Amino acid sequence: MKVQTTCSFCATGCSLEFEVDENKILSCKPVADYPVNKGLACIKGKNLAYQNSMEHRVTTPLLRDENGKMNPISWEEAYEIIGKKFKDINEKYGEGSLAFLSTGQIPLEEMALLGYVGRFGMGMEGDGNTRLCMATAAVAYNQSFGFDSPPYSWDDLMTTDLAIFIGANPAISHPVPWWRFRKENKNVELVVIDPRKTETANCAKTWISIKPKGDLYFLYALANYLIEEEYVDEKFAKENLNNFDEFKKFVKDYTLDGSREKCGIDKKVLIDLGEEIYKKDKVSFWWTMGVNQSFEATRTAEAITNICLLMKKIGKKGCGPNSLTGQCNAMGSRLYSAETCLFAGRKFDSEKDREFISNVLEIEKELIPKRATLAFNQIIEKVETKDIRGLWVIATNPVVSYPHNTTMENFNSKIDFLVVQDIYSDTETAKEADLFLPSATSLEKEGTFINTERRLGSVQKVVEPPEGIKSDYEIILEIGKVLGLDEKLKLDNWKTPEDAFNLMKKISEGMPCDITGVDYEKLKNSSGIQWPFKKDEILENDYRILFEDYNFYTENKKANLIFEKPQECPEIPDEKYPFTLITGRGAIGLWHTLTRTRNIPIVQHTYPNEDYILINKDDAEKLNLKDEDMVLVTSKNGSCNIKVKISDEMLKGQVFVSMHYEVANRLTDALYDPYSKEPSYKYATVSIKKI
Ligand SMILES: Nc1nc2c(c(=O)[nH]1)N[C@H]1C(S)=C(S)[C@@H](COP(=O)(O)OP(=O)(O)OC[C@H]3O[C@@H](n4cnc5c(=O)[nH]c(N)nc54)[C@H](O)[C@@H]3O)O[C@H]1N2
Ligand SMILES: Nc1nc2c(c(=O)[nH]1)N[C@H]1C(S)=C(S)[C@@H](COP(=O)(O)OP(=O)(O)OC[C@H]3O[C@@H](n4cnc5c(=O)[nH]c(N)nc54)[C@H](O)[C@@H]3O)O[C@H]1N2
Ligand code: SF4
Ligand SMILES: [Mo]
Repeated sequence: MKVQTTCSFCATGCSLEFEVDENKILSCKPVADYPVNKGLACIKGKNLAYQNSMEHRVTTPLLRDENGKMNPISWEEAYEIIGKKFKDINEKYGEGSLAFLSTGQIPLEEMALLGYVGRFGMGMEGDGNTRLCMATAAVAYNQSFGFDSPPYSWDDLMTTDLAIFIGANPAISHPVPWWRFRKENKNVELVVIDPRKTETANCAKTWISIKPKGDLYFLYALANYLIEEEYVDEKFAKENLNNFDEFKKFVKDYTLDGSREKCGIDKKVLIDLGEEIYKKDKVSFWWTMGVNQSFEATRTAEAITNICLLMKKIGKKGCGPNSLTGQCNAMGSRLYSAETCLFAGRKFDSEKDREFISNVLEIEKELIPKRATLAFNQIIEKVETKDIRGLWVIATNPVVSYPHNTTMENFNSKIDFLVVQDIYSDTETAKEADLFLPSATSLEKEGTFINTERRLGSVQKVVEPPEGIKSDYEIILEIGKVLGLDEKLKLDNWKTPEDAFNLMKKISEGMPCDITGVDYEKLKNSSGIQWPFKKDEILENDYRILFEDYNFYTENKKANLIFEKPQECPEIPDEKYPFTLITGRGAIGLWHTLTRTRNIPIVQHTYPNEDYILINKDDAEKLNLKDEDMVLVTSKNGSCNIKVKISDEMLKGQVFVSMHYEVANRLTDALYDPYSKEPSYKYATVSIKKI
């Protein structure tokens, strides 16, 4: 038997075909004619079956006893305990004393059900680790376009004339589109803006070694240059953009002469890039975490969008301000988790939207939350102040991935009742749980993912989960029932993931992300479908972009140019902390906190099983360091011991630690973008001492 499904690692959204016999996976083959991956898959996707390995899994829930030991219990007992504890906490401490933390790594249907049970049913706060990742892009698109709408398709990367990667390292993070781009787009000019000479930068004609967090000044100065050279079609700008005159006036202060001091680069680099943008027809910007994770991230993402809008590099093939998402269903969680917006991007504060949703779901309007959730960091802060007493963590491992993770030390002691729902019972966060719930993997359940280019892809059950392990959907539904929400939430309408999908589909009607034309069954074994796809629409093209008519989703249909004076960098290297620390992805085969890629033998054999700090040769010499020496790295937040690797990818004064091991976030700080509340993971000042 052959079963086709969507890869559950990165947001590229590759389609994979598994050959299965008697509930055993025999092989995995990337689908040849799928418009995303065209027969390719990376080391993670090809080896996805290893995530099912039983080595770190259990087949019953586990409950902590008074001595701190975890003991197996039945599902009936587990549900009963959750029901009782959650209800007790709610009664004793009131609404707001319970919260969940979820993910961009479970299907849309599970996400929707979780938001429904948690936020609608129990009045919980509930945020996703999408906050640690995509919140900036979501806020930026919302503010610029009036809706969280990445405008592009992968085909734009394959056809663009000038590709500008800013704060993105796709050679590691989005390998399949990167390989396709290298092979298919022969005439492209490639520019990479990154403080490090990354694997991606190594392939570029131009590597712009921007000073960490120098991007905002750079982008404003670039906009100013384009306006001053009269490269901007002012008629177009006035007709299609809000705030053009104000923006033009604002950017005047951002001169070429400031670029050396503010961005660490020569003004000629800026001029050359401006000239290329003007000359080339199809120009595209691609950004990821180097932009999203900063103390002024939202404005930086908007500054990229401003340039595309001014230069009319949007709504055309090969163009766009294009944010690459990270996790397989980050886009699904942005729109369908009821965390930061209501389902399908509807608004918490709109009476009309709440009325509409209550009609579709056949529930009381009063059950629908009137505001967005508290953000991830605010939830953790409330755990620390004991305002939140019960926490339900689903498909995320914040003890490792949360910034400033010294706050997560001994997490169990900070909270009355911690439920962790994960595939593996031994993640750093699962080890803190009072109650652990074992979940099925993406290959053992069904639903849909939305990839980075708005494409819905089908997730099919390739094999049955081992006996005793349940899908997140089943678990969340049962928890809803023991919490007594059956009637109130009409859970009978939510029996299966397909039911959830069909409800979301109805709620999407008339929204920019309208999916009323997508059929859950027909999506299986298809090429996937990018939203919007309305009822009765006929799919004419596998790649579709937004804004071809320059009608945006704002009230007056014009896009907003958004800008603000850059902030002073909150931490500047000084005598005590002379180095700037950057963190990020380390290798194609390593996924986040490693729980899923540690099972892949080839990954284990090819990558070191510990972290390194990358440091420039001159800095190493000054500190008398050689490869493999141990150093003590200290920041304002914490410290760690780590091995040295001398690397010509680093400029003087900058060091890099990958995010995959627990050490990186001992050093990162509790700094957030004010609009998106996304952590500033990519910047901290540190000292280094040989030990
Ligand atoms: N192999 C692998 N692939 C992944 C993942 C994984 O864990 N492993 N995770 C997935 C997820 S969830 C995500 S979000 C994506 C992330 O994908 P990327 O964003 O591509 O990955 P990062 O390495 O986090 O950051 C990208 C780059 O930002 C640069 N940077 C840091 N500071 C600055 C700055 O101030 N300005 C500029 N211009 N650049 C800066 C860093 O040097 C780094 O090279 O990857 C996805 N793909
Ligand atoms: N310093 C630093 N820190 C970072 C970053 C950085 O660049 N630098 N990047 C941030 C970013 S962009 C991201 S996205 C986060 C990622 O951070 P996390 O989301 O915490 O990392 P993962 O290791 O993917 O954790 C997912 C967990 O879900 C489990 N899981 C997988 N599939 C399922 C499922 O179907 N059901 C259930 N119940 N569990 C499942 C896995 O076993 C794993 O334990 O890290 C952030 N942290
Ligand atoms: S590129 Fe991303 S989606 Fe494709 S196989 Fe690799 S991890 Fe999976
Ligand atoms: Mo991410």
